[in-house]
Amino acid sequence: MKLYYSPGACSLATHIVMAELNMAYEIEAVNLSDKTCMTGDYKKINMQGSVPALKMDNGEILTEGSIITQYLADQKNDGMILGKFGTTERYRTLEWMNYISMEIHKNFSPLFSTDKKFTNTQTQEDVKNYFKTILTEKFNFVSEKMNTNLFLMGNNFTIADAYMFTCMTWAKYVGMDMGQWSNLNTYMSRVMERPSVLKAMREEGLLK
Ligand SMILES: N[C@@H](CCC(=O)N[C@@H](CS)C(=O)NCC(=O)O)C(=O)O
Repeated sequence: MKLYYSPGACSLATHIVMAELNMAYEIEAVNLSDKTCMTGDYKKINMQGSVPALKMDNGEILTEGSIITQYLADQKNDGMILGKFGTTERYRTLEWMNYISMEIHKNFSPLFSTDKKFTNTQTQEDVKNYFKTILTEKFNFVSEKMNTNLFLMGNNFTIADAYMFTCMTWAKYVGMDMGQWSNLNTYMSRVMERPSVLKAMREEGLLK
């Protein structure tokens, strides 16, 4: 299996899941600006030009991080990082996955491109503040729902934590102060201690 990734992008969640499952995998970095990778034109691999993309052992390419992580967890199917088929736990974890994808990830995305899309500095600020206000509401919800739980699903780390952690690392890049959510900060430190997270971050050059 090979993961196409960009350092620190949402593909980090997939990378963490592969490490958490102790899988044998390769990784290949993608330059998202010019859509190239070591093996050439990345759009020939994923025509959308986005990461993550997974080259499965049968040679097919699977995209959409939320689905790739389900696919990976199901290779093990031990119910550890994603509940087994038919269990409520599975759908609760997938409920988080969809929430993170739709409500967190995609409200961060515009914050990375505002300066390129708008030339007027006031417009840039207005757009950034708009998305930061939305994200604040989302983090209020996540913080309340998590309460003092160790992880999103309670005591066990799941694929949803790999995704939430990855998105929350972006706050510092977009100048969003996370100080008001002390339980989320503790949660980030807890996830950061996991060997799988450290391994994936090191492999992406995000840590020494
Ligand atoms: N729907 C995709 C979206 C993936 C996505 O937004 N990837 C970003 C990085 S976090 C990306 O590759 N952006 C560059 C681009 O789309 O050109 C998924 O959930 O996997």
